[in-house]
Amino acid sequence: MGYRIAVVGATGNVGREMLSILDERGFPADEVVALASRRSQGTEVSFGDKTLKVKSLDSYDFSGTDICLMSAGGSIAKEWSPRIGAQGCVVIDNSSAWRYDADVPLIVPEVNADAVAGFTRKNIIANPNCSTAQLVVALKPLHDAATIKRVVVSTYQSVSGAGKEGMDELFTQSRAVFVADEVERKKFTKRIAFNVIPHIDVFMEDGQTKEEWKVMAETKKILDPKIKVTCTAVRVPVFIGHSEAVNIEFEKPITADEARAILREAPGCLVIDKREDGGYVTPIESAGEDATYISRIREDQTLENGLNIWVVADNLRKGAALNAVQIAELLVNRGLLAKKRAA
Ligand code: 11C
Repeated sequence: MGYRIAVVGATGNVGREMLSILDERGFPADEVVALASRRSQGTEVSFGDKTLKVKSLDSYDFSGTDICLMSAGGSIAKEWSPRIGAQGCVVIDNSSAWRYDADVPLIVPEVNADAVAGFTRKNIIANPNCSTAQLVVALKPLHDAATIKRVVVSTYQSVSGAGKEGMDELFTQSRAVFVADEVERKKFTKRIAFNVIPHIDVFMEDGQTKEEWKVMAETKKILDPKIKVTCTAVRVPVFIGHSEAVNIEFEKPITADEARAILREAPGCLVIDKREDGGYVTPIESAGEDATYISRIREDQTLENGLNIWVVADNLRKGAALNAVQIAELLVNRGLLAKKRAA
């Protein structure tokens, strides 16, 4: 028997991607329901070759639903996830609202799948920030091999991380520059077309941004609290695909060749690393793909045991919708939903 799935935030960038990935991967669903705010009720969204009419979250009864994939922002997730969980439906939430709660597992299936069993405490599982997801997929096999002490990451994040409005702003501003029109700014704090902005999410008291803090806090929770992480998060004029320049210090020696061989075998990773023109991945090639791409693997001559790598992934897929669907698959494959139904 298949499962009943609800997608909340079905009209957004990530919600639409969740629906298409459920279909692409043939998730064993008997029913998929698209939900959003009352404002979007009646909007049509695609699910494979079907069209779903969006229903209102406000009036939906979750008691017969097995999994709710939620991509509706922090405040809605904060309010609704416990309510939905209390109706017996497991919420996989893409916002930051529950990620740091000790009773909520924060899962990247390639990295900490076993932690998923902790979902029963609140019936909520958190999906990480897009920048964290691709980072930990690349770090995990290297940590297993040589124990990571410290990571310095600089991100190059696409505008789709800021939603459809972010994508619209890059498009509109780029066009305005070409036709010599006035460049208007709504979503980003400075012009994003032909520019880069070292500011994502709000500033914190110590001067780092919340995005930078999230990468640190989430990497520790998912991978290992002992790893030191420092991040500079930058928005770049790219539509889809986050890139990261990552410097890693290890406890034990590891060569670039060893790292390359390990990453080639690692789940979720795809190494494209030729030391020649174009022998690396850029965000354009990652768009629409599931892999976390790793390029530019090289030793850092300034550290005793250090490597530099370049990590690229589709932020709407591995960074959000794909990871959420993989968590749902984990629940199914480990028999955790069946067990719940039987209880
Ligand atoms: C961005 N990483 O690119 C953000 C989007 O905590 O889930 C995702 C924010 C989050 O703007």
